[in-house]
Amino acid sequence: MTILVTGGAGFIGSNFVFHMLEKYPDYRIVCVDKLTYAGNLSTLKDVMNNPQFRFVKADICDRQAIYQLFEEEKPDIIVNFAAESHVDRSIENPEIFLQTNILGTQVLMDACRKYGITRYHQVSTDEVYGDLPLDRPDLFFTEETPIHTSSPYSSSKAGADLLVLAYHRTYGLPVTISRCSNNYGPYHFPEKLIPLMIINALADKPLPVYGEGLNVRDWLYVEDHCRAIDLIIHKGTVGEVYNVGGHNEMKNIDIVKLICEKLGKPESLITHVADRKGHDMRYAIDPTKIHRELGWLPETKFADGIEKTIQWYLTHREWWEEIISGDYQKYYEKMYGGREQFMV
Ligand code: NAD
Ligand code: TDX
Repeated sequence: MTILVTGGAGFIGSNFVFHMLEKYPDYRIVCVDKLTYAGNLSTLKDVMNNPQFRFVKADICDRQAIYQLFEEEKPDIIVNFAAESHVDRSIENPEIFLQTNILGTQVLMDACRKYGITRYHQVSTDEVYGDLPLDRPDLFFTEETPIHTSSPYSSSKAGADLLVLAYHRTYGLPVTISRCSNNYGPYHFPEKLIPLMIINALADKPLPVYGEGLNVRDWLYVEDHCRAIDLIIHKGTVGEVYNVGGHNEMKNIDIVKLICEKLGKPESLITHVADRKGHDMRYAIDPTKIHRELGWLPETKFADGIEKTIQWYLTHREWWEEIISGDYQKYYEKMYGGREQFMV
């Protein structure tokens, strides 16, 4: 069995590579990644010498490179994590999101049609459903919730999902889609809420909470997401969408306060800054289908997962210090410099 994992040098993709190599020692795992700002080869250093693993630097939009890889490896299953993944960046520059997230998906699926595969799995997101109001805690996203996106990022992911389902219906491509809630855990890129707050707090820097911080996200430990995808590619029904989430809704402000408490830092570091444009209020997944059909349940409680995650950032300083010493400084200055002045 050969599995082609795209975006495997990023946060969730790398955790999935580790999960698969450990659980299925006889599988061949081929990782293709463009190594954008979000992809780090240092993340994969522990598996680089594993004879069952191969890393290939390539862009999923590069049809020739992808076709050549399919010819060489003849993968059975494709799991597509490769994407531009940060909502704030999509608001600044949508184009690369449309290229990678939609056109890259198309190239991968064309390769699947040309060379033949047993499964194409698209790693999607709960953001394709838009958001839920804060005053309706009884509402959750199910697989039947209409697509209703807010940001260029979520629109690009939704566009890809529709294309994946179209390739199934039109060409009979054996596809599955997972739509997961917010992940957290090791190797989460520092631009995202949880690692950003841990890293800033450790440096006693301001903790930039967008608006009042009342927005709710439904947090899932990354390993639980990887187990869900593992189940879907092995036992999921072709043509189906599976929502993945652990019923762990938290307000942003409460997450940031918890990180302060865990690190022994004062809440006075919290700085309310100008809100994200089009900021989604609440995400909340109903994971009934994946539980009922595939027996999936989350295993890591948030209290344990956040503890493990903070410990990981404390013991892997070299990983994130290298990242934040480079272009990330320019990004941070562009996104957050002067943002407090615009707070309303
Ligand atoms: P990430 O930004 O950490 O990693 C993305 C990876 O894709 C990077 O290694 C990057 O180099 C690679 N990549 C980007 N463009 C590429 C291209 N054109 N060709 C090849 N490789 C390319 O993202 P993540 O948080 O690990 O998310 C992975 C996937 O999961 C994405 O599809 C995202 O939409 C989805 N997702 C993420 C979350 C979350 O909370 N992080 C939740 C639900 C779904
Ligand atoms: O500095 C910050 N301050 C802040 O208040 C950052 C970076 C974020 N936030 C808020 C915005 C969101 O309400 O925290 C929340 C989480 O933000 P992100 O970490 O950027 O995640 P989100 O926008 O929810 O999207 C994530 O989950 C769904 C992933 O980045 C997506 O790839 C995934 O599809």
